Amino acid sequence: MKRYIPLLFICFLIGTLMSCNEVKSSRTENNSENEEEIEKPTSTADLFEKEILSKDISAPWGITWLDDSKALITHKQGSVYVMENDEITDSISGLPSPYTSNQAGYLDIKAHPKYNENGWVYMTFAKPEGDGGSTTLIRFKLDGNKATELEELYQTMPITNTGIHFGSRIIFDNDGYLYFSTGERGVKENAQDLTNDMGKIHRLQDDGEIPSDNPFYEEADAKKSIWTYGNRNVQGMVYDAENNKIYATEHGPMGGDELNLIEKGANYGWPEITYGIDYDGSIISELQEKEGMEQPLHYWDPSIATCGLMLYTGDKFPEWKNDIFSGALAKTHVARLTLDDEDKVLNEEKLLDGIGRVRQVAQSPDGYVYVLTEGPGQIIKLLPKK
Ligand SMILES: [Ca+2]
Repeated sequence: MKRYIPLLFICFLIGTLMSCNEVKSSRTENNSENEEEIEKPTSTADLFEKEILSKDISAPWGITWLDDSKALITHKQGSVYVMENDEITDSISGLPSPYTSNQAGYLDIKAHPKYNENGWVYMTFAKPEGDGGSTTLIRFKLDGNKATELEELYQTMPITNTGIHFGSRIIFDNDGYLYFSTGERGVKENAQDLTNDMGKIHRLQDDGEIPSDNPFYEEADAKKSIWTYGNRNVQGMVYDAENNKIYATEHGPMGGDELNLIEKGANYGWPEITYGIDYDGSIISELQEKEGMEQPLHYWDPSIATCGLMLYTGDKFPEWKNDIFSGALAKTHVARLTLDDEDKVLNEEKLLDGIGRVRQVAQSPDGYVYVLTEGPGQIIKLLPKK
């Protein structure tokens, strides 16, 4: 590990004159006694080609696979599409309509890790209520392409009619717990307030019950599903099953998008600490760090508008193994981050620059990479270059 900093420093110096084309990462071997450093290229744009599978969905949001060849894709405006062998074939009927103001709509979708045994599919969406709505977690099964046994597992509170910052992503960990994220709905103070659900990451059992070992379970007035707080608007979340770690990205204001390592009960600081400023140029906080609040592993200034997150674990792109990929809505690319085994970011590469507003980056069970964009709406598959 100690060799990384000198190597990177040398890379930096050399990089001013010529390109420095690799960094070393031992992250792939970090459970091994014989830790071995592997070469990680800093530039991988020549290693893959892209195939546009569909241009028919204007705002695809989330994707999950039911098996090697069948996936479900949420469409923000309120549809779930079926993709079989890389073709959109149908949509799912029988699901509730969403609140669709501004950023609201259908959000993430995730098959249960034991989908083969129990058939459950989980989805977050902005559920309409009064003249507003709130991020709500549901699950359902499929009878053909019809949703059945629909259950509402958790409706976040309070309901508001702002059209911004709904989150949301869903992941499962190795023990079968479900985590889903929310945004603070544009009310900054929500994120530090444990008595509401906004600006948090929540942890539930797969049936929606709240685990009694959640960090604020015993705290009076606190929402007992909270796993972390001080999160502005988490729209990227991925589970590293090999190392039992959760990574999440959240939008900053103007500047200050973050990649965070998500840990039980931790406070990620919004709005008390931030690397960004408000959209009108005003200062939100003078502080970038504070005791008791987590520092991001990485932040983007200017903001790229982080959305969607993937940890690549497949075998189709060996050079990408264990790299983290974040979508960029505003900056319309995919950011590839190479981390060492202490989660220090060694390298960032911009891929697919100008591809569209990237909403999600995901790995299929067979190790290909799928990129969902809006403006234009596209389902894109990345394949190793022949
Ligand atoms: Ca933060």
